[in-house]
Amino acid sequence: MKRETREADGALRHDWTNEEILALHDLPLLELIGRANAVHRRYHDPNQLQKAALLSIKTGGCPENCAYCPQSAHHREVELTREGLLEPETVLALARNARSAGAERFCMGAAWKRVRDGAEFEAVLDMVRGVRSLGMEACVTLGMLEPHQAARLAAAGLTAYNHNLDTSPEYYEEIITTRTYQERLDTLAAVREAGIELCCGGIIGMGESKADRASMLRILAGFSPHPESVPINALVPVPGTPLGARPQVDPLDLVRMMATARLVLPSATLRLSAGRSSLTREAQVLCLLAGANSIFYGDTLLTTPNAGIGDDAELLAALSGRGVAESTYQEESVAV
Ligand code: SAM
Ligand code: DTB
Ligand code: SF4
Repeated sequence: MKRETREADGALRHDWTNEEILALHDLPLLELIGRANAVHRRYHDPNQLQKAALLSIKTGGCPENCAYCPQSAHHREVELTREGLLEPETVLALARNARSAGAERFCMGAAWKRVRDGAEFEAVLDMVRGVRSLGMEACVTLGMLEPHQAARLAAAGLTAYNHNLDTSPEYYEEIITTRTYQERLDTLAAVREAGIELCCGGIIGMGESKADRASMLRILAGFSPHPESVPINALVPVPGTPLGARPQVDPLDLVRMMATARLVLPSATLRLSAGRSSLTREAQVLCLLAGANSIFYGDTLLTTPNAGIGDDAELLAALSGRGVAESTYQEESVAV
């Protein structure tokens, strides 16, 4: 590789082209991981891993038709129990548990097309205030948002709002037709305008091309400043959804995506998000080496299983350098 190219790594740029990003993505794997790791270490403490707990506060029955999502009312074959909005006290009890388990951020997701003003939004504002009063960061994902609602979330102390691009503008209509890409960008603008951190990323493994992955990263890097956190999800294929039969993402494709994201979004918190439960511990470590520095932590994502807390305890122990011998010991003691 050319030395000039390496020296330019880590610049905070908003003018990436698809071709440039694709060229990074397609580097020899170890070159790509090495460069991404070097940038990662310039911007972040490589020993810090953010743990974000996730809770579905309103489940299923969503009017949108996102092809990947078990919560869409369009996908009638999915086995899912719908649930109305949880009570703030219930949510706060779960947030307290997550804090005791070591989570620093508490993320709450509602299967809504958009936020509507009224009692339910007031309850979500109570949840945000409650989570903040526990000393945790609070993030919500509630669908589309108007500027006045973003302002109220900001006043309640919301740390970040999650709203994903999901995929490239070119592939988008293969996945969702009930909400436009522009509507997503408008919501993201309202979040920024209110001074709330942006949590915005997407999904790989939905049948998109490498060029689509590069194109999504180009849009993310086009935000100025870059989104503060970027979740990269590997599709969890859920039976009954249109993408339910898709094969699992090749873990090394996820590693490539992480490394490329790290190179074009050097300062962002990059979250190794959905799909972690199908990765080995070693594949997860490769993702972290390639630049991921956050995980969803807890037994469930919104409606599907996450990597278990027990497995994560082993992952964290191995990462810390403590507990390597202990994890062997635990396996033996379970077998007895
Ligand atoms: N309804 C809100 C919205 O879409 O903005 C919030 C909840 S939605 C479930 C949040 C994100 O979860 C989606 O944008 C998508 O990126 C991710 N997601 C949903 N189902 C997924 C799946 N089966 N596999 C991977 N990621 C998924
Ligand atoms: C994000 O990017 N991934 C999370 C969070 N933001 C809200 C959701 C993943 C959902 C996976 C499928 C499920 O459990 O329903
Ligand atoms: Fe609804 Fe969000 Fe699922 Fe789309 S991703 S169907 S908007 S809950």
